[in-house]
Amino acid sequence: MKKKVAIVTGASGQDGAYLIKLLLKKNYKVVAALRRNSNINTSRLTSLGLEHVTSNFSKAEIELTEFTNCANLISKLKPSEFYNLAAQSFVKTSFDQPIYTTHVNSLGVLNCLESIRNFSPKTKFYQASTSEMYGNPINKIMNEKTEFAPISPYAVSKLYSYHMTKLYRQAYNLFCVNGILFNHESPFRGQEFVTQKIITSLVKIKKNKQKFLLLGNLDSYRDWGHAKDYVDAMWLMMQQKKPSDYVISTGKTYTIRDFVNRSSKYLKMNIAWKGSGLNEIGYDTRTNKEIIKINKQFYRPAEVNYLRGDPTKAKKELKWRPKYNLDSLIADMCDAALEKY
Ligand code: NAP
Ligand code: G4F
Repeated sequence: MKKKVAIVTGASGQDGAYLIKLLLKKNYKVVAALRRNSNINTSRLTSLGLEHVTSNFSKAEIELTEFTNCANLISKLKPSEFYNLAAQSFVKTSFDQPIYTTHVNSLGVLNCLESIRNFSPKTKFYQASTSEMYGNPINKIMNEKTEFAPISPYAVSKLYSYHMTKLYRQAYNLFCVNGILFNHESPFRGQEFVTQKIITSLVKIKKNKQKFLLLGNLDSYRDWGHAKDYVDAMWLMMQQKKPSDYVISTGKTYTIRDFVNRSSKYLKMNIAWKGSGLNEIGYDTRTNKEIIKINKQFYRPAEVNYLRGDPTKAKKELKWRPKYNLDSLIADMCDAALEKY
């Protein structure tokens, strides 16, 4: 039987690496689509043993903002499945770079959709949508029917693409799905995101390689899962008879402060808090040393205060079954950081 071909954009990122590994395990021919860079970051792929081109694994260049680039790749390969994971994915940066963020996250997605519509209408399309699109709704648990009210340039740019993906499904009868994924982390998480920043810093502090961990808002809530579980859900969405949109989340939510406390407990560090607001500090109860400080620069102009997703539809229709909870996610990330530093 002829192997399915999948293109994965954002292949150098966290989800890209795990998804490619999964697709290869499922016997696909996978094309890792990477953008040109002075120093292409393939460290995640390499650490999964994906360094060299094989009969099933190859690399291609894609710059999402360049229509001809997207169109040429899609018309040449006519893949069975196209997973669009590429994005300017850091919310804080989107406040400083709203135009660039919109070019990549909105028009870049339209470039892919137009390429599929014109040159390969049988290609199934996955769009990496996000829980950020909800903003701060009244509902305390969000599902596929919850209204979106984005409050960052990142979220607005992603909402545009969410709607375009839906539109191409409805207007042109293409197989297009949105995965509305809540925060998901792993040892591959970028250093700028709060979970990786906390764990890397605590490990370095424990090993006397760093003095302080500087954080912003400790009181926002996030629904954190493991990226390995979440790429399973992406694939499942693309195997359904009918395309639809799905929330992928754990259904549980914790504050940033909870995440610090649980990570420090796993690392056998005892942290207690005192003070409030910008003057709050976290200190080591054994040495009395101050190790966590709050810094204004890590606050955002507008904050999503509370995220908690309801994954009922995905569990029922996709039979999606995540394997990790918050503590096993933290253990996985801490073990990787302890080995690295
Ligand atoms: P990530 O680690 O930041 O990876 C983003 C990827 O996009 C990188 O490979 C990056 O390439 C690539 N990229 C950026 N701009 C590009 C452009 N103009 N052309 C081509 N490629 C470009 O993100 P992630 O955590 O894996 O997330 C994957 C996707 O899911 C993103 O779209 C993100 O917005 C979305 N999402 C993530 C989460 C989460 O919690 N992780 C939740 C919901 C949705 P370089 O390496 O060259 O920079
Ligand atoms: O880890 P974060 O930067 O992730 P955020 O903003 O929730 O976005 C991530 O999840 C989205 C899904 O909901 C994705 F769409 C998006 O691409 C990305 O993967 O921040 C989490 C929370 C925020 O409330 C932030 O204000 O942590 C708070 N925070 C507190 N101190 C901090 C810090 N965030 C960062 N990055 N750095 C800090 O020092």
